[in-house]
Amino acid sequence: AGAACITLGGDHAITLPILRAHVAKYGPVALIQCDAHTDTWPDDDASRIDHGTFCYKAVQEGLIDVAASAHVGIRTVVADNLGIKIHDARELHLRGADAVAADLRARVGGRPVYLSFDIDALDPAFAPGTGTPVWGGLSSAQAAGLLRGLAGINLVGGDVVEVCPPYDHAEITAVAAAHVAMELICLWGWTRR
Ligand SMILES: [Mn+2]
Repeated sequence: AGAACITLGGDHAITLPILRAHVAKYGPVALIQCDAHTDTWPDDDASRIDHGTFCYKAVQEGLIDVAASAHVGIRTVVADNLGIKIHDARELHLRGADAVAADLRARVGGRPVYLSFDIDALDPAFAPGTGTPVWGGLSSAQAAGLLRGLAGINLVGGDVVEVCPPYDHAEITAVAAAHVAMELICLWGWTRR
């Protein structure tokens, strides 16, 4: 119907079946994944589904246009990122959110984009309620700058995942996640206004 789906999670494994559904409609998508981890660790067990391997499986299944995709906010190491560009958190701290957003806009061009935002892209100071926190992450202001700097991309869907309420304090993480979800809705609407 031309509507879009912004999904709230939950374990990052949910992105894999959601990507399959988007690819069935749009063909392979450019993936922008904001995350502390690339989630491209190898796993050839078809029966397994895991938040650390969903992106590996998405590449194996041909769901992602690898050359047009990027990982943002990464603070962990993977031996082989399957050709997906990494803008790690340090780069974002040094160059700023606007510069990285400009690179991302150039990379995705006019392709259909799926944006998956793992809340652990944020520093634990800004998102303590998550299962695998890593220090050195994005501030909420950097995340807002990054997402708003993407205005004009052809977003077709997205998600905000890995929010874990039992680990949260004063709803800090829930508030951050709600803002990210709102920005994703605005990104979708901006291009269709
Ligand atoms: Mn993740």
